[in-house]
Amino acid sequence: MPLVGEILDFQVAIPSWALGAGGTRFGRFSTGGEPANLEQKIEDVGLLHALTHSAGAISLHIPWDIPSDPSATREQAASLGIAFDAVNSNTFQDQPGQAFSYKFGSLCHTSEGARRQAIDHNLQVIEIGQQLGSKSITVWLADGASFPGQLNFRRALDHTRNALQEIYSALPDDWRLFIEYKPYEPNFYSMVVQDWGTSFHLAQACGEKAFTLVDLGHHLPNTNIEQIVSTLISLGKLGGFHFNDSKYGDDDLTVGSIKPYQLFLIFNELVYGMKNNTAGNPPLAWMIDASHNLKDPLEDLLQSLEAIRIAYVQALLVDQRALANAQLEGDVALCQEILHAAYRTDVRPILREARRVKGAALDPFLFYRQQEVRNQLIRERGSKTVATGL
Ligand code: AFD
Ligand code: MN
Ligand code: MN
Repeated sequence: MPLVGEILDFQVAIPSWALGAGGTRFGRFSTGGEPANLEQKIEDVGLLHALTHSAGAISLHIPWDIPSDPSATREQAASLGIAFDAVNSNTFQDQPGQAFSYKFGSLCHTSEGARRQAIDHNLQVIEIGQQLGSKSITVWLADGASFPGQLNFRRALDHTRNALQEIYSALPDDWRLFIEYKPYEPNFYSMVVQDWGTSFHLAQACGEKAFTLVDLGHHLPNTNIEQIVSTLISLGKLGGFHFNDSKYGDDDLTVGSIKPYQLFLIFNELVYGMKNNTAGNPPLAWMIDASHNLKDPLEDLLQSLEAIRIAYVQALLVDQRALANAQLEGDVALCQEILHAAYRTDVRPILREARRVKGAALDPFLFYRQQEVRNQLIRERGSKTVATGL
């Protein structure tokens, strides 16, 4: 099968914070056996990768995941075939002993001291990433305002741009800076980096190693995300993706659980964009950014990994030539038929074949259940588990 090769190369990074049960502000329900430290988080990603051969990287969040012995951490990951994807900075929470509070923002703060502290934190994150072999940093800013008048938009954006430029100037040559955006939450009136246009502007202002990162949950309902993807690739500024799904907001639900057709349409633009890459957009960074309260986190991630690969393979099946012709002819109905023909193909046998070739589990979810992996983890790590990060 010709598609198998393309699928094998397609790896998705797992965020360290999705390995434990997430929660809401109302409560958190532990699954038991969740990882309590970085070593155990890497073990879990190693397990996902062994089962699927599609999760060959982990994305760390600093300070939650500071390695005590970076070379040992590197060795452990390498032994499991796991690479270090983007490192993430955290200026949305105050840390013990910190001189300035982020209550009123970080890179946008009116206080120079707070901005300095947030910049220095990002520089430290880059250093830690370098020790592990990461090649990118993702900056997501919670900065904004919850009430009109609270913040001067222009000053906040100027501060943020200057700070990002300073972080960018410390970026090693072979690194990339990813800038996330989000329309609301935790601030509910305005976010400094509210949308892709603002992120794009900031990436432009930084330079050629800076890119916009699209998190699927960071859009207002019904936003045409596939069109954003198309625009960013055509501008050569799409850095990567945080996959999840949502019905209302940043719900961080399992990928493909709510809007699988939208996911397919996004992949259709990604595949088209990367095959017609006139602006020289570099290869994209793929990551899951989901976490919630109900499922076994590893089962949830297995489902997300499968959904991503299904959408990817379906997008590879789109008859691009026929679609281009139908578009030229103005044959709207045929355009839809062509997309649906790909979307309605059951590509799971292709995914099984790809896993068979690599000696992974034919059906990772079933295998995980049959082996009672969660029970083993609970026996090893205990049923009273520690929250990872958020
Ligand atoms: C946020 C963003 C961002 C951030 C993460 C923290 O999506 O990726 O790093 O959650 O947990 O909503
Ligand atoms: Mn994200
Ligand atoms: Mn989010």
